[in-house]
Amino acid sequence: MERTFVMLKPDAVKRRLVGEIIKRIEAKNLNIIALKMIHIDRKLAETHYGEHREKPFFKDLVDFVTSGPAVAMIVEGPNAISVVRTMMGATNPFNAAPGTIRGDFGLDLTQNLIHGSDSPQSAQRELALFFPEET
Ligand code: 3AN
Repeated sequence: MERTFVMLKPDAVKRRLVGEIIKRIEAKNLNIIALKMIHIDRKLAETHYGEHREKPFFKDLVDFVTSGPAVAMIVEGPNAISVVRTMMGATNPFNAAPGTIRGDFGLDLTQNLIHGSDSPQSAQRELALFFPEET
């Protein structure tokens, strides 16, 4: 069993795709261990995306994830980290395969609907950041 951090970004909430995405996570038979709607503040966003601090898109990314409510989740299952990454599809929705969340619903590199941890180290760090009460 493995746990991963999943965030449905503000575009998913605005576009009313939260139910559709959660439906896919549940249909895959993954367990949602915790779930909350949060309005991410700049400090949390900048910490979460710290590895991108020097990138040209960093400010746009932080502006975007702090622009409205998001949904944060702890998702658990066998190989949950890579299973969720596969379900998300490629970072760039132009390349994301049909059948994936970004492939089916995304058309923008920054507003790409969903975040999922990319390694056990990231999952541990991100879960502690967003769910300190659970870790
Ligand atoms: P992923 O979300 O697939 O793990 P990361 O961690 O490389 O991708 O990037 C984090 C977020 O930064 C992406 N979800 C996307 O919103 C944004 N991003 C990544 N690369 C770019 C880029 N070249 N231009 C604009 N935004 C980007």
